Amino acid sequence: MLIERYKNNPILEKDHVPYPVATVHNAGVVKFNDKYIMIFRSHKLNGRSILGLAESDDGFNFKVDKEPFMVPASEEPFKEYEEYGIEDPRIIFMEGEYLITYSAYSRHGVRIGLAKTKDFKTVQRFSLITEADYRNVVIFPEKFNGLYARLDRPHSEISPWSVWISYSPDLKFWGESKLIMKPMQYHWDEMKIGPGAPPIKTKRGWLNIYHGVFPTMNGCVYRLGVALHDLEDPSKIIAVGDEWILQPEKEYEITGYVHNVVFSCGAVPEEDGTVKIYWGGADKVMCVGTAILEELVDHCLNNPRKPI
Ligand code: M1P
Repeated sequence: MLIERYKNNPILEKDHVPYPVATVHNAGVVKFNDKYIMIFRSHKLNGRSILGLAESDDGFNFKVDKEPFMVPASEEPFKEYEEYGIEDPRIIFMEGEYLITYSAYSRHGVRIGLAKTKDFKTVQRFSLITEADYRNVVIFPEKFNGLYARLDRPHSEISPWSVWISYSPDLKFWGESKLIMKPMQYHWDEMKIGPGAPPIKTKRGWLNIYHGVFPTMNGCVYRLGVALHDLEDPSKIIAVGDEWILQPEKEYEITGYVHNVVFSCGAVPEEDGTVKIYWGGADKVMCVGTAILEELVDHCLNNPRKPI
């Protein structure tokens, strides 16, 4: 087993939140000073989402702030595009600040917002960095040839939803987009895929923990897999692990707001070579598990499938 589930999963649920919410899931997590900071998504009781913040000393036991961390914007230009809610935050640390990408929902579709914070007390929206329809944008925590790079997942009516890469000189204007990884037919990720946690640097490449979806007669199943990207050129995928690394197996992953979902927006590499992987269970609760980073890299390299 590549990921060992924490024995006290789920680690965060709606009853731990001191304001009314229906769910706690799909959280970005980073280390900040000596703490773990989790920014999680919650459905409010009207079905629209906001982002809350929780803090932990050990990465397992989290305490939620009294107030939400981010709610839909009240100022333009963000207000118009966040009317239906904000979802699925991913966090990276880069150049002295934390960058948070999130899905912004409105009558115009779903696009991606980028916000910045230095202290997790105040947060400034920076820009809406995609048009509609995009979800699942993760920024690499390093530049490549002077450019920021991100993995993104545009929607398409023609092609199964796939992972692309885009570059930017300033985090605002993005381009040089290229398709780099597609779902594989009659495979666990055949319906659509999307970047999950922000990429993690290892000696052998950038580890990308992604989600893949398989449609069944009983609805979709969301699982997690891993891909390895070249250290110098992240548009080159060295290998994609053929088999999933995590699937819904526990009751809290099988039954919830959306059944049969494990969905990751964050993972924290530790100094001892392990990585804490965080995932939403059935779009309702937050879970964590531990893996050995090099074993995830081996998983990509030992039994790979083609990225496209
Ligand atoms: O309900 C499962 C997931 O569905 C969407 O994921 P994707 O972008 O892959 O389609 C998102 O709404 C995600 O939040 C949710 O967990």
